[in-house]
Amino acid sequence: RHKFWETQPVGQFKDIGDSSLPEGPIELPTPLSEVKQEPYNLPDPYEWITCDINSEVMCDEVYNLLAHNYVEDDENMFRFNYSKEFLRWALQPPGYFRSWHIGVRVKSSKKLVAFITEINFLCVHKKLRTKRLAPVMIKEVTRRVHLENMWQAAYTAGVILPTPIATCQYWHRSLNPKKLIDVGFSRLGARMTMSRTIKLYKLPESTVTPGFRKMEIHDVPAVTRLIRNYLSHFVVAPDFDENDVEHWLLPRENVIDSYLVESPETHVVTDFCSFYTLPSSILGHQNYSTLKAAYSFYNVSTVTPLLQLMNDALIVAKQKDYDVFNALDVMQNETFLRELKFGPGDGKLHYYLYNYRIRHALKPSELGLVLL
Ligand code: NHW
Ligand code: EN5
Repeated sequence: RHKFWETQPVGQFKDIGDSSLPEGPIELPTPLSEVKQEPYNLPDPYEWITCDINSEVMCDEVYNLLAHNYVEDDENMFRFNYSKEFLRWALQPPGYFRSWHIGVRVKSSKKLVAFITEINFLCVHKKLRTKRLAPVMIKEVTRRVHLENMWQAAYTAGVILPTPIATCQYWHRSLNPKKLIDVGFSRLGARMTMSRTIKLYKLPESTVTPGFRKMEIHDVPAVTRLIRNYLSHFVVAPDFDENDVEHWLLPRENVIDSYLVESPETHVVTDFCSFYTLPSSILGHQNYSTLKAAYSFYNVSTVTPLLQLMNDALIVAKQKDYDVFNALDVMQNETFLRELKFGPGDGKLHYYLYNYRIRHALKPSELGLVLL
């Protein structure tokens, strides 16, 4: 069934429920001298390249490959359209390796036809699908990660592979319901008119929480303390230090937005919320070509109720002209989704670990990890 994944150190479907298998790493690290030193072989027409995402030309090539060939919804109406600025941000966090930005070119024409990074942006050009290129790319990136002495990874996918550690639901909060209905992203509910729908999703003009403001560079230590403490409560979560927080959470226009609540009395930072910007191309529509979507990232509430904090996030997203605010049912998101008028989407997101077995699948609320 899974000719490739059956050969990999991941939890296998046949092992589900087998309590004799130990939790933890599936394979032990090998000495780096025993890691394969040469790249895996590609079919003859193709060659490996390491991408320099800071080069304008390379970044354009990666952007265009993804913009035309990356993830679509199950009815092929929308396709993720990560911006170049977003890709540069996503691919160069603290401690990244350029060797993990792997492209595949046609030798003769030099055309970029496939791409993978450590754990994301796996993409094969539509005309080269189902030729078993993806397994070679996954093995090659794994080899290059091993060469840096790393032996585990977490990744997500919309498809079922061996074997999810958790399965999450996408939820959507309409901000611009008229456009969402026009482009087929959502439907007019039964016994609903357009004007009632617009009224249903109306939001206040401005945020309501006193001390709610954009995160700034001097907030990094306080936000790091807040986030580290919060994420320590989840079974799977990143271990952010101040450098990570500065990279992943400091606002960057049209890439990442972060807000916090600084108590007007004590000046203590008590709450935090963030979302990233990932537009989708609308495929073959007369009037619209892009859907502007915000994706809930990391949110922490200690004083302001999470519901109120996220309502303020919706208000700023609406002010900034996003069409929809998306969220997964991870962390404590279940506590605000229905109340804030999010509805379940038709997409699911499965979480996976490479070379680490866990005994039982996790609930989405046990996940403290959001990938891009
Ligand atoms: S999920 C988004 C993935 N990208 C897309 O969906 C874009 C559109 N689709 C395509 O470009 C986020 C192609 O359909 C792709 C497959 C390239 C997906 N993850 O070449 P073949 C990520 O980027 C398996 C993993 O013939 P194709 C996560 C499939 O099950 N495996 O197919 C990336 C089959 O194996 P099996 C996937 O359609 C995580 C084999 O590929 C997959 O031409 C990577 C078929 O290959 C997916 N999303 O190309 C793993 N989709 O065993 C990282 C299909 O079933 C692991 N497959 O026969 C960790 C690495 C680091 C380790 C460090 C220690
Ligand atoms: C790796 N880091 O299917 C990520 N999106 O629900 C890669 N549906 O937008 C993995 N089909 O339900 C990505 N509207 C996997 C997801 C791939 C993209 C995807 C889904 C998630 C999505 C929309 C549009 C569906 C169009 C037809 C959807 C309904 C919204 C509605 C708003 C009002 C309240 C009820 C819900």
